Amino acid sequence: MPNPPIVTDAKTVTAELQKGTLPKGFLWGSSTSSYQIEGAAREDGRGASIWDSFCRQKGRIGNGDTGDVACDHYHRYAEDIALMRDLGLKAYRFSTAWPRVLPLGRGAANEKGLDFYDRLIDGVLEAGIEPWLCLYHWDLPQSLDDLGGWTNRDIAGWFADYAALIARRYGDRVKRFATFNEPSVAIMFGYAMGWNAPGVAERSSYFKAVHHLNLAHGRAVDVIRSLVPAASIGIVHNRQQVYPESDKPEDIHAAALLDTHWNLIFPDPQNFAAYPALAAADMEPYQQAGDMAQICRPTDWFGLNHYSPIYARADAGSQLGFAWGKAPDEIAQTGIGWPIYPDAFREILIDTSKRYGLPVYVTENGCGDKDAPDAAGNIVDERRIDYLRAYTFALGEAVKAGADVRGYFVWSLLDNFEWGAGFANRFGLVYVDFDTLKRTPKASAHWYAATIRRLSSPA
Ligand code: IFM
Repeated sequence: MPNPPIVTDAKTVTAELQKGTLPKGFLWGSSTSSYQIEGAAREDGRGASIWDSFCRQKGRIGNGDTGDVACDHYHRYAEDIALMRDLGLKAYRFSTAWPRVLPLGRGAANEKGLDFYDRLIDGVLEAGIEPWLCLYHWDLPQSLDDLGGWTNRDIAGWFADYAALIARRYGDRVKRFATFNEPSVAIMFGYAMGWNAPGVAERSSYFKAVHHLNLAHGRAVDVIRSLVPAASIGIVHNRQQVYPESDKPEDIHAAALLDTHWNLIFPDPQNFAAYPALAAADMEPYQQAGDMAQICRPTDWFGLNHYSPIYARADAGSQLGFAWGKAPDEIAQTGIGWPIYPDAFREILIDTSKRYGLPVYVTENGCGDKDAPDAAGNIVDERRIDYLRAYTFALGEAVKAGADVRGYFVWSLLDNFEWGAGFANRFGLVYVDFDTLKRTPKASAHWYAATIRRLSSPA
């Protein structure tokens, strides 16, 4: 994406999103994912996931943390629903854990695991909140990884069967379904970089995995559509502007490559039935007749996750020809070092709406920090409030410029297991003490609740 970065600090954006800017019925929500919050990793028949295995490999996760207990949401979901109700959320996005409902990934279902999501969905609905169910937020059953995971073409069928199980069980109450969360993170970090589970760094495995996930998406869309005619189906993609670390031609090319793999290699075939030009030749060997028609199935909305722009530099020794670049020193950063750049959010919303022609829901946006309670036990996370204020203002500007944006979900409801960073990086509106599991709404939770009230109340 060609725009040069404009350095912006959230603190400088003092304007508030004004009532009347957003479309009627705009959905205010928050998102979580199964492995990051549920815990109960060995309870009630849940099978192992690739993250259970990955966390056990030495040096993979900060502090040796695991999701074994996480926020213990499996047992404390009722308390968490009460927190959502206090926030005034209109929608809650969560994911079902494939190994909890199908411990071996296929074959016999686990009734106790299915029961858990019955209780969760019923509770969310009783609180007047719309459940948004995502089928895959990275916790692949370990038994399927033992068969090659996303590199095995059969996974498209395994995933379709899992989607059918979920659609049949919950389709009477859930209408919003997402097939995947951030496929490009799951597959690039899991199969090309080796930073995420299953920890593979191998070029051909990566390209195979990309194609099979795309097929799985299309198969699942068809299955859900046939079983839940009233379903509103989408997929959640991360999209971020990619800038070259320098103006050297090789870094400019690296930025184009990263843009291809990060922003285009999943949504483009899913919406346009074609792989992006810079990846087309590499994808060729894995395609069979009819694949593109199977991948490109009509969906109802585009889920956009966006936090910041990213930077690229050339790296000939890497699997895909680029490495993560460094952001310019002048750019403001969150407490965990991610660039703060609300103008980029506005632009990506406009671009996403125009490029894909679908209603856009911001399915994740939020601010990572190292929050800690003050002496009185309060979590005064002013930096997060500044960030959210600036980003929601940018959202309003995107809508004014014509972007069709219909909802916004803060990542995340709770501090949780932040993958390789373990519990060190906190994104929650609600602070979790990981020793006692006590929940304490942060100042940002009060800000978000007030914002939802202010913008949703009748005129
Ligand atoms: O925690 C993650 C989430 O699982 C996917 N999107 C980005 C979040 C913050 O890193």
